[in-house]
Amino acid sequence: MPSPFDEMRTRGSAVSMFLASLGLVSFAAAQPVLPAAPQEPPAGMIWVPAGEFTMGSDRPEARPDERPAHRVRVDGFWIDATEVTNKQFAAFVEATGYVTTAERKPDWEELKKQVPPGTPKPPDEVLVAGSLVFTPPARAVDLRDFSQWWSWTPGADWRHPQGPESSIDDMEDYPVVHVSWEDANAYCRWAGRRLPSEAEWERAARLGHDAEQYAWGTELTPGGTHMANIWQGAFPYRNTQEDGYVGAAPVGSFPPNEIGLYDMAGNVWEWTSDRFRTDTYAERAKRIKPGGFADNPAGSAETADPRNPWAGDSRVQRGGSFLCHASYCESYRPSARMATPPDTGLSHLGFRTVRTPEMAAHEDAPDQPTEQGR
Ligand SMILES: [Ca+2]
Ligand SMILES: [Ca+2]
Repeated sequence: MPSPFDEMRTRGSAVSMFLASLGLVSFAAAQPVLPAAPQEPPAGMIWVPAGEFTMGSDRPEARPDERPAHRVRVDGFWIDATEVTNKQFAAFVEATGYVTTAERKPDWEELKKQVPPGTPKPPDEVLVAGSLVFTPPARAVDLRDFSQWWSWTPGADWRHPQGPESSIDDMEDYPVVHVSWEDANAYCRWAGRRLPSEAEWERAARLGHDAEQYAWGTELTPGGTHMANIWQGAFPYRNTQEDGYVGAAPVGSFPPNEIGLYDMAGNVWEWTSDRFRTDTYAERAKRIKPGGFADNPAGSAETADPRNPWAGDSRVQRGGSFLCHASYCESYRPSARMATPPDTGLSHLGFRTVRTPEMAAHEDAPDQPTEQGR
């Protein structure tokens, strides 16, 4: 089985052999070591070394937007070991008084730009603060019609994930949900972080298992171990919860990946910074020279999202969620992509953050203007 260190072993072999010939190192004693992070890691974050990997997939189960597989290189960065939790998001709201998108009354002037021209304005009692909540139907339904299991729920927001009667009491360590892309970015600005690009996210998820089907290898449940909080049974009406959870789980409830990141498959979807287009990879691959790679790709300049054809913007999520099942999307695969307009929250959608040495250096420099000072 390949490991995250294979790349380093290969690259380091010539130097190692030279040093061994001088008696300075012993192969028997040598331990594979990832390149060191440039500074002490920020609390709760893991260093992802710069490097190349295979992004996307040409495997049979890959959907058109995951194709073709292509080589990508990203710079090093730190990434949260877990999804951002309710406790962490509460600290941000406490400090800033921030009000999330789901807690604000929708603006029809904005909404109507995202629906077919001529769509009548909904009645005022419908145009209230709320969010989309997964509501399982009683029986099998047409899997092409996601309105069968998503309900616009007035009063649903990050503090009330199932609607106004629900709460997050005793859920401090659960991933925050019902956060829009705009909310996630507001949190990042406050925390001195940013969202990962799609490429950064996939590099972090796959490290050590390049081009394999799952972030941990080739079997969904190796040795019978559930590696991710996903859906067992029949989607979307019967969840046998063999992995122990019908909905979200506290972060870190399942085994980490090779570099110590939790829930990079399943639990809740995670926002990235990239705009979505179905043909992002097809267009990118055309520009990669033979033997070359795309360097720190940042997504498409414009959105083209067939799931939300009227939306002027749509941002990528990664990793799948507790709703993912092989019969529907298998989106717990590290190459799987989903997209949602940036003003939308969902009960299975959260995020994690990244930080780079450049961001840290900028903050540490005493003579740099502050955000407010510019
Ligand atoms: Ca589950
Ligand atoms: Ca996740």
